[in-house]
Amino acid sequence: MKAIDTTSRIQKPAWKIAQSMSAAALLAAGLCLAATSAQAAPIVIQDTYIGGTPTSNAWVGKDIVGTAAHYDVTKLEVSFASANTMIVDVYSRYFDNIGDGNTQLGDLFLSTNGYQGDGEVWEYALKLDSYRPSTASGAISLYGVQAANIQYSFAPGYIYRAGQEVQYKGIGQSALATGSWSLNNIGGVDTDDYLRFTIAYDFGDVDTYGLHWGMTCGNDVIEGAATVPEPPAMLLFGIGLIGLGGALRQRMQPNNDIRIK
Ligand SMILES: [Ca+2]
Ligand SMILES: [Ca+2]
Ligand SMILES: [Ca+2]
Repeated sequence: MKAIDTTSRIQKPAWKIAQSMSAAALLAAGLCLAATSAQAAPIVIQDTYIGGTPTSNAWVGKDIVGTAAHYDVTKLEVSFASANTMIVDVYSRYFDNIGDGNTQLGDLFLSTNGYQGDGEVWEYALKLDSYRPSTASGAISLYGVQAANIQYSFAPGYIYRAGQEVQYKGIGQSALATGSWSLNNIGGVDTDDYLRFTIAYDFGDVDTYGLHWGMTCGNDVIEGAATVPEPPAMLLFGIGLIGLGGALRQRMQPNNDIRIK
């Protein structure tokens, strides 16, 4: 009986430690989830950009050439799903009107040295490879931008916003990486339709990306900056967990304080 009592006295602290470790692990998981969901919140770029030169003076200085219900681009949402995976969602009424005036979807242009505003030079382009008017998803290719391969806005026979980068030709170049695109929430007279670009690529040590998208007529073009979220919360938390794990392992060593007592 005495031996059993001793065992239970010896086991109890270890069990308590294990219990407190479970609590710590649960807390850690909770905080981890909180940090992850905080990090997952997209960076939102509202459309405040008015650039280029409309081919009719009536539209100079206007955000949209033509009908807002057909061409308005409202925002970009940028997420960093992991260290090198970027997701860009372009929200526009246009996705219910692809083909209007012989227009097409545009490609996405990126700047990796920040965003200085109108006239920004784009270092990369994400080209829709498999675009067909009737398909809702496909592949994209990433290219380093060469000036000769930039397609500027066009809409022969229509009024459009000239001088905007809208597509990338990629002629004579090899893709640096491939990713995917998809159209989402299509249909309905609403503003939830978006075109998603997903790319995994190591762009190097980028603090702030510049982004640019417009349909081929450039009737509404959106640009803006997305600063990469700092990872310190997760990083420090990870270091803390390693430290906590080490401390708990030490406390649970059989030759530790239990026997000394
Ligand atoms: Ca705009
Ligand atoms: Ca707009
Ligand atoms: Ca919709």
